[in-house]
This record gives sequence, C-alpha cells and structure tokens, in this order.
Amino acid sequence: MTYRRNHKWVGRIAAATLSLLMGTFAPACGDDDDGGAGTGGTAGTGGTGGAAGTGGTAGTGGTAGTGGTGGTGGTGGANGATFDLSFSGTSFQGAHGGQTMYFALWNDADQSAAEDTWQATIDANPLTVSRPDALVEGESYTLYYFADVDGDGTCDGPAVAMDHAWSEPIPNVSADVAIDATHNVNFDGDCSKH
Ligand SMILES: [Ca+2]
Repeated sequence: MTYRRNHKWVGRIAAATLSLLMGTFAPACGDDDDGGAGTGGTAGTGGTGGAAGTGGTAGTGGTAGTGGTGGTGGTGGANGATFDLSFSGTSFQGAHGGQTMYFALWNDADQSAAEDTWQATIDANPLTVSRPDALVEGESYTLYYFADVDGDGTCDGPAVAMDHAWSEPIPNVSADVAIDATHNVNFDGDCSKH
C-alpha cells in the first residue's frame, strides 16, 4: 500500500514536471517565430549635376534617395543669351585701302583657339562689319585685327612697315557690342592670335 502510494506520487510528480517542461518549451516547439525586421537599405548618393551649357550654370545634383537609388542629375544650365558684335573702323581706308583686314575673336577664358575669325576688304570709310550672335552674355572677349599690308595672308607685325595689328577688349558682355575704332599707330595687336 505504502509502496503503491509512493509510486503513485512519483508518477504524478513526473507528469507534472513533464507538463511544466512542455509548457515552458511549447512556443519553441510550436509555430516558427516571425523574422526580425530587416535593416533599411543604404541611402543612394545624389545624382551628378548635368553639364553646364555654354555660358550657363551647372545643374544641381539630384537629392539622395532614402534607402533607394540615387537621385537623377540636374539638367544643364541654359545657354546664356547671345549678342551681336559690330565693328566700325574710321580712317582705315586712307592708310590701308584695298588691303584685307583679318579679325580674330577670342574668349578670354579660352586661349586654346579663336572663337571666331573673319576678314573684310578695306574698301569703305568707315569699314563696317558685323557678327550676329558672336558674343555670349557674361563672357569676356578680345577682338584682334590686323591690316595685311604685304598681302601675304598672314600677320607679320605689328610694326611700322609690316602688318598693322590692333586689339579691342570686350569685357563682360551684357548687350550688343559696337566697337568704334579709328586708325592709329598704337599697334597693340598680337599676331599669335591670328
Ligand atoms: Ca602679312
């Protein structure tokens, strides 16, 4: 009787312990736990700004994406407005009538090559030439020109008895530019610009 009773209690204790253990570990043995929250993606870098148009302003880079792809590059700046260049040369015909005047327009910010070149026969007084849309707003130029005294098509000077070469500054363009030059012997040109 005593043994049976003790045995019965041992059984109850064992069952209770098992029940407790099962209760403790039931969640682990049941349905899978949901996964943890993912880590946010890396923020994208902003896009590269578009190239500046001639005489324009560079575009602004795009805004960085939030955990996504980089922003789109900004659009290039709009080209600056263009303006006309005109030249009126007084008394050149008397000294250089029939000769050819060569012009070379240089952008002061780019000394690699002339922006524009042209020529005209000196057959009127004043000698007038015009170059529509030759100048971009905000840019600075220098106009070089020479009278080809010896008629060989190249600039040989400047010096008296050689070709006569001059220059005119055209700073910070903001409107059409009209240059009024009068023949003079201050040869401030530069043959290397032709
Ligand atoms: Ca010459």
